[in-house]
Amino acid sequence: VSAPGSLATLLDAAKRGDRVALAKLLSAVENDEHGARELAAMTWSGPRAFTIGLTGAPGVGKSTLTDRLITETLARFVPDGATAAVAQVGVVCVDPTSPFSGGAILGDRIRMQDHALDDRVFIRSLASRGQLGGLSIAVPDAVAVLAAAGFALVLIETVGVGQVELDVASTADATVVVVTPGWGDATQAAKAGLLEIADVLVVNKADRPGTAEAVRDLRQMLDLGEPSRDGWRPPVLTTVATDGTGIGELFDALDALRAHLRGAGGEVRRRQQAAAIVRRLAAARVERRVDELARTDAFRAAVDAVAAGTMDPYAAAESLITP
Ligand SMILES: Nc1nc2c(ncn2[C@@H]2O[C@H](COP(=O)(O)OP(=O)(O)O)[C@@H](O)[C@H]2O)c(=O)[nH]1
Ligand SMILES: [Mg+2]
Repeated sequence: VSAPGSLATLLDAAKRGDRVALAKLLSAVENDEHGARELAAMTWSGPRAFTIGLTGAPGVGKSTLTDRLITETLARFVPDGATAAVAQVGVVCVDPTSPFSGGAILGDRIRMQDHALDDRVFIRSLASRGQLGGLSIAVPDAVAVLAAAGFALVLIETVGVGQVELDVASTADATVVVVTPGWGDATQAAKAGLLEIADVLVVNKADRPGTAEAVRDLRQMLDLGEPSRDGWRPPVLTTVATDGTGIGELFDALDALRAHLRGAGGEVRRRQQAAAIVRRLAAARVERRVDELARTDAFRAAVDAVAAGTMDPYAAAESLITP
């Protein structure tokens, strides 16, 4: 619980490069609903970061790719001595399966250890502990805090494949879906709904057999799908994250997408992102109201009546909800 004004003080400190303050702000976003709300009021109208989400099944190489993208970003855009504001890359690792920062995140940290000590890079894992709207809100809140603190680029790595990943991906400006060659990985990604959200598809571990087939399958599936919402055609790329092969091309594709999104396509997307976030927060609030309602005498009376057969469940729900 924070004293009034303390979050604003922390935000000022974070803008001056204080990483302890930044870490405290991200903890507030993660754990403290009121703090998150207060922070959003301070950060939402401020600078935005270009956010790239990397998603795909565990083990496909997202952390290794993230590590390579950090290196590439710092090498290309950040000559030594540049101002802090353009020289920073934020990384948010999301693990919805764990209420604590678990083993997967520890592994990610180790894989990104080259950068963990680089003061141009800020790596943080996020596991929402029951904030209103969950991780799908905590992640964009965290990105807004990082942007306010001067991070122009934020990479979001999501662990696993599920609804939370789709939600998180829908808040990123660019979504990279990562698969590996081999039995049905591309098909699995398609089934999980990942092709629809992909801006860039990456077949990582292209040093393994089956890469050409995976690329072909993905291209075919993309051709069968709906044309893109804003004129962007997702490229299918191959990488070997462990030795850096293909990272330059991946970076170029993301840069082209960033340029594309500076036009009308970007506005469409920002509106979609905004709608998704507002919808989720509104839904979470309605759900909370229903939980409150369930603790009232009127609710108990209605349940008694339905159980006794004197009222049907539709009538009961309507009697409780109708104003
Ligand atoms: N052969 C090969 N192994 C890779 C490649 N990229 C990552 N790996 C390995 O795959 C394992 C999982 O990588 P990681 O980045 O942690 O995957 P994540 O779970 O998606 O974040 C690690 O042992 C990596 O070294 C690649 O391009 N080729
Ligand atoms: Mg990982």
